Amino acid sequence: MRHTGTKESVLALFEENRGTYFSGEEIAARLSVSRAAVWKAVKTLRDEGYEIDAAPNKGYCLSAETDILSAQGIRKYLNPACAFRDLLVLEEAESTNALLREQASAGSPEGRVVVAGRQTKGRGRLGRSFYSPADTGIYMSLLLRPANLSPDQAVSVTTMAAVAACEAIEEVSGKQAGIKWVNDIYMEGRKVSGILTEAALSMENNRIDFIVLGIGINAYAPEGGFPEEIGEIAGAVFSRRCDDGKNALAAAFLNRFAEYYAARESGDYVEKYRDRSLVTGKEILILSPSGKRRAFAEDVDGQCRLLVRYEDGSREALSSGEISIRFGSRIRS
Ligand code: BTX
Repeated sequence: MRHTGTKESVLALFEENRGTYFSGEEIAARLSVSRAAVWKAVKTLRDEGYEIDAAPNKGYCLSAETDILSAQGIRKYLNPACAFRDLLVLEEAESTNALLREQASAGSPEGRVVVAGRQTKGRGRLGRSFYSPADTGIYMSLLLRPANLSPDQAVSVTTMAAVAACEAIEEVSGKQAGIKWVNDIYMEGRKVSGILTEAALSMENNRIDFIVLGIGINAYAPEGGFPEEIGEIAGAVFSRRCDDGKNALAAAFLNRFAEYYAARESGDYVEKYRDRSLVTGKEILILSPSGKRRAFAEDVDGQCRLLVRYEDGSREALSSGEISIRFGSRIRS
């Protein structure tokens, strides 16, 4: 679904020039549409929540504060070299990962991105759900078709994304973010983002056909707070409303991830992942179907595996799995 109507063009003009006034006449001339069509587009955008000021002799202007996700709003922040610019932004989806998987199976190319303002069936790992309420978060999936990546190298995509997410969060919020191995982003002891990487294998050669990289970021805390089940765990990137925060954050992630993904052979992200690991040097609990086991997290290796030492002195390199770590006085998953 591509949007090329008057409303979408008016929005692109406003987003690229926030705070600047355009007369109805000027917009109509630029877009080769009637003034009535411009007026209608402005009205629809206002109905959707865009704060558009109208001043006599000046015209219309999109306020700097409006904070609504849109393809136009994200695109204006993307670096020219960013390969992830084929954006589909929806108000709502069941799950952006599920939707993009369908599109990938139907042949969509690498670089496609689906973003939703809310999810009704947001997915986490291992059948868990990801709480995805309206207006406060970014729920985004990227389609990758990496040549020559074996299934056991797919975890590198998660680790690149984790580094990119931390850097993007820091760029827009000015606050520090760290990684809880392997796929969670924390700020001040609270989980602000989770990453879910799903790969489809080709039956013929056991290579990766495509990867859907999903990331959910809590930009703001929901008005009534997070639900009780995650009240002790979840946090948000911004503590107060930030002008155009969601579009800026989504684009910052796409810009950073695109760079690491393009240079993936170099493995540059590994050192950065290590530096941001919240787990290294800590006592942890390793959770598995057979129970919990105490261990000490010694390091993260070149393949982003967690190197642990058990109480009996034996060691293991974990490439996936669940751990709990102590933040302050509580152990949080
Ligand atoms: P995860 O399984 O590591 O984390 C899920 C767990 O995190 C839940 O069981 C709950 O304890 C907690 N949790 C749930 N919602 C939130 C939240 N909003 N903030 C903080 N903690 C939460 C992490 O899975 C991977 C999540 C990926 C989500 C993205 S959104 C876009 C894409 N589409 C989709 O359906 N999933 C991905």
